[in-house]
Amino acid sequence: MNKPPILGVIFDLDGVIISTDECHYLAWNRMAGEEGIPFTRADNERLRGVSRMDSLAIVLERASRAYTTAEKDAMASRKNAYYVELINRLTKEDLLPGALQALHLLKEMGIKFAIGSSSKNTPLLLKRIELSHAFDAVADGNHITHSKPNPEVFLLAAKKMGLSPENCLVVEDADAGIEAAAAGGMMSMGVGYASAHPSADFRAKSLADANFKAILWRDAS
Ligand code: B16
Ligand code: MG
Repeated sequence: MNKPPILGVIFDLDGVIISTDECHYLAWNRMAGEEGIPFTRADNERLRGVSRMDSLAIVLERASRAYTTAEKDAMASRKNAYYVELINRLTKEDLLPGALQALHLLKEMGIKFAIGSSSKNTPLLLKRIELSHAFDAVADGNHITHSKPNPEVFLLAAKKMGLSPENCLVVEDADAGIEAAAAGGMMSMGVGYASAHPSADFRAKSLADANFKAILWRDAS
């Protein structure tokens, strides 16, 4: 049976196009430290692809007391202020290897491409790396109610590109993102951390290793 053709690629942003892991880690670590909550790089690994408030819930698993909703909102805002301070220093030099080349190749091949990110800071990040107008569509944490592993952000990105989910390939570095792609009826490529996810249809160490031509032409050969 023929597989549906891939007509659009939806890129996760953090960890696929740009590496913000360290900025998230430093910001959560600063906020948690001020509250006397232990927070390590291993804890940070669990926050990949997870929304800000869901990330805070994970950070608070190690807290010694319960926090009110108002306190939680204030902590999330404080962490975000620290994070914004750090990402404001990023430039297009911080693009991950192969990212720009992948976008150029897809453009050349006439394949649409979009961003599907949980981050509410997507507009600022795209501005920092000078890619605000590069994508056919952007769906991010500001436009959705349910974050990954819910497929909402990817379904919105597909809709904005005018494509059916089955014609889209999601590129993700988070387990939650690979699961979201599968839940939305899309194919997925796991990069970096998510390249080990059993549900990923394709795998690559980074975008520099991703063979888009082979994937997109898989039915033509
Ligand atoms: P913000 P992605 C995700 O972005 C990050 O991986 C995750 O660590 C972060 O908590 C989430 O965005 C929300 O980010 O606080 O900026 O709204 O990987 O989906 O592009
Ligand atoms: Mg990510």
